[in-house]
Amino acid sequence: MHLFKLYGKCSSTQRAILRSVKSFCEKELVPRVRSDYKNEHTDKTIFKKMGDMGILGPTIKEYGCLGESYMTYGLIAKEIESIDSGYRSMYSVQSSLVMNPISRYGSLDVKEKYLEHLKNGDYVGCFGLTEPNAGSDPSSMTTVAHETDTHYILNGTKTWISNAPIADVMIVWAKMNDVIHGFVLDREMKGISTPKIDGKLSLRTSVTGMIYLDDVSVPKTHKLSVIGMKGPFSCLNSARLGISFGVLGAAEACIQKTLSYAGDRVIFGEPLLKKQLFQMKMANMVSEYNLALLAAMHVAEHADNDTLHPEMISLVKRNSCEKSLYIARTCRDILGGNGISEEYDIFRHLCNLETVSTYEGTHDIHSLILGAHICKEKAF
Ligand code: TGC
Ligand code: FAD
Repeated sequence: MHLFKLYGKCSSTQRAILRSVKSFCEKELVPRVRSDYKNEHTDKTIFKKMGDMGILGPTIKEYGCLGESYMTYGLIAKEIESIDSGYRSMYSVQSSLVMNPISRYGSLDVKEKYLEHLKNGDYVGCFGLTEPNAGSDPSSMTTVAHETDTHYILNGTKTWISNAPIADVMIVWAKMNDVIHGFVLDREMKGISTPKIDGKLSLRTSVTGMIYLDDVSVPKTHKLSVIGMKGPFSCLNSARLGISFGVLGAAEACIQKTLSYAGDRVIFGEPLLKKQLFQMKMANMVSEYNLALLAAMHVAEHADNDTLHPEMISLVKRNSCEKSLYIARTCRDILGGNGISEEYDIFRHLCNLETVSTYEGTHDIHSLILGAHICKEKAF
């Protein structure tokens, strides 16, 4: 499966972290995943269990967080997503999109109020950027903030927000005098409602909702100290990198299941595993998997050495999602009719990967980011 001793460079600390994440996944997530998915159930205690392991906000170097590398973060995301993309979504929103902006741009007041609780998984966070009429183009958002003598007053609507219905803390992006700012909202503030979006046929272990803001009064210390779109985008860099590892966990799980299935499945008198067409499909999938993982690890090294260009992240987010979708679809096909059964998990991964390919910048958006870099001409 891993043709390049990909984990060869991991330190003993990284190996120990990954061993304990793997065992957490097997003990806590595997036994419940099919039922959570079928019943569209998101259990807040999963955050608490992740917090007890100390893996939330793993790159943060304060408030008792791990202070580990982006490589470690990516490999943790990959382990979690090998069980289900929804669990990884819960993990990465909390880590990259909530704890990260509070640590980077939050006031001391906000850090003291929230970071420890988010790290322990006692509080759940969400990140509200997308709006009903502003998805791929968040700069056209209409959520607004007005400054008064003592507070900011927020009005607007966010949609498709992971964790929103169960969130205690919300990072919300809004325009003030036409410039984008980030605010840390608390469930206790008056004027917030967060209805669940029902009827999702993908990512069903992770709850998604809206955020309605009706004259929400936010203390001055709850504004993040970053101005413009680089605020949300700098958080998305980290989350997108996590996704470029995470989806490969789902792909790896599909390949492993398919390999084992083909050893047992007898077709035209012998195991499917012995057929040339099957072996060619495996060679193609394992090649794409290894190349994608090598690329994600290379970009993580750049992130750790502070030599990252955001276009590198677009390249690996787009590539990992595309290749994982191709792998999941091929595995689904190899299992024939059984490929659509919940028992083999592959169809669930495939449905999840459709969402992961869309959020945090669609395939098209990352193509256009790369196109703008290559052609020096924006074509959005
Ligand atoms: P543009 O004019 O290109 O840039 C505006 C300002 O932002 C800066 N910037 C970045 N900074 C850091 N990192 C990046 N990756 C950056 N990209 C841009 C840029 O330098 C500029 O700064 P300044 O100081 O000059 O003002 O921006 P634009 O408005 O034209 O945007 C273009 C585009 C298409 C790239 C952008 O809108 C985009 O990425 N759209 C995709 C939207 C998206 O990804 N939404 C994600 C929502 S969150 C989510 O999906 C979470 S799901 C989580 C889960 O459940 O796991
Ligand atoms: P649109 O922007 O309407 O795109 C529609 C189509 O147009 C796509 O195919 C797109 O690629 C294409 N397109 C876009 N621009 C161009 C162009 N210039 N030229 C040609 N084609 C183009 N958002 C958050 O803020 N926080 C979250 O926690 C969050 N969680 C999510 C969880 C789930 C389950 C889902 C499904 C979404 C989540 N999102 C979240 C929203 C997500 O980021 C958006 O769905 C995504 O950015 C795309 O926006 P959109 O759905 O409005 O699609």
